[in-house]
Amino acid sequence: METDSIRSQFPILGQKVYGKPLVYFDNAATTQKPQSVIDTLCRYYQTLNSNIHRGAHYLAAEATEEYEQTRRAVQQFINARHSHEIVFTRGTTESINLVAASFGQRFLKEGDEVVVSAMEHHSNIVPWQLACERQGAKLRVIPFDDDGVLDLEALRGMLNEKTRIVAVNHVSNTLGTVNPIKEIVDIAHSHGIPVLVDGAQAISHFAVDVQELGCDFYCFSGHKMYGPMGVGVMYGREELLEQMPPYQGGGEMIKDVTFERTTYNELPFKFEAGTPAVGDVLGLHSAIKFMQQTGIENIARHEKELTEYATERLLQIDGLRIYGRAKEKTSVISFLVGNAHPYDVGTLLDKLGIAVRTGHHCTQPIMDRYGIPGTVRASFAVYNTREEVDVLISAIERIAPMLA
Ligand code: 7TS
Repeated sequence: METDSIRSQFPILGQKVYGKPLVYFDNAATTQKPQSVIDTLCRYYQTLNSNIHRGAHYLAAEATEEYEQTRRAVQQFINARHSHEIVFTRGTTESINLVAASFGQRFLKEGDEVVVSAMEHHSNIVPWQLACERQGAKLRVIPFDDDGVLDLEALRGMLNEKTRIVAVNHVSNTLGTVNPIKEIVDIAHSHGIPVLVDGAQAISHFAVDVQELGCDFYCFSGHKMYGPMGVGVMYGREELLEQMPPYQGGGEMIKDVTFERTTYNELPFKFEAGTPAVGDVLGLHSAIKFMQQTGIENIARHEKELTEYATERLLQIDGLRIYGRAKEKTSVISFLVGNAHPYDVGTLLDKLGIAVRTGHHCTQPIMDRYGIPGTVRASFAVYNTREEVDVLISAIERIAPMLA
């Protein structure tokens, strides 16, 4: 895999910031977009724009066809059994809110329990807290160890006849830990409990097969996998989706509306009220093609090499500590340097052209677990290089004494 030929597909990477070449290490927040995705957005608005599923005209039919082609592409990409198990949303956050609200309304009662982990993004905590509050249910939390590895014995111990669902991330956006989803699903399913997986940080890094994982829901965002912002996916198993009530009401999700009684459309349309982000959905299709053409194995291998190299070099820096040392991890490195505040490190790195994220990364419980205010986070994508890692290392070596 030629990194140069990959980088040349991403126009934004050629930029300078503050007169320095941009080193973009904030990929866990959002990845950059290849020209093919940008072209699809332009092509949509230049040649195809129309509302789908409704119009009896050429453009509407073409747009609908491409929108539904994307649904089938997503189905194949994650190996879902049916294309109607793929629901387009605005992103991971909306996907999880949809499940928490709809599954919660159908299946959660007073005294029931919902299990999440202590390493969840706030978007896989708060929707469940809201659902628990509405239904009178209780949230229980799987702890993790110092390395950032979930305690599956604790999970085994907390499942009981009141547990209705287990919701965990596939990969932690702060620690990089790849969680053993198959094992978690096996544990939960042995009690007849469904599992929702937040795949926001997994989907761009390795192949995901929802049937092999055995999970009941899988959620992710287009913008973290080289696609546009404003589109995401909620995969749900047909048997569960059929039993769940609509999340939002409006156009497209109905069969018949009268003031006495409204009936709902079939899957997946029952969960897609209103006009979706059609252009962005088509852009997601281009992002999937980008990943497939690049090769998901190639992406994984490149990121692994880069992460190992960066980890080794970072740990050589005096006083640098990495949070998240699981054996199975993706290209996310959270760290602190001496007693420097992460925000100060991030600000100085920015002035040198290096984009990292600082703070709690929407995972405050992780920060509480370690007793720290936040971390500096560097996260790599397929277009990042060793030379860029070297720039980061030199920069930290340069600024560390200033912040000591
Ligand atoms: N779940 C995980 C594990 C995430 O990392 C994120 C976003 C979300 C859910 C929410 O995704 P959204 O697309 O709906 O916003 N994570 C980050 C991050 O780490 N930095 O900025 C956003």
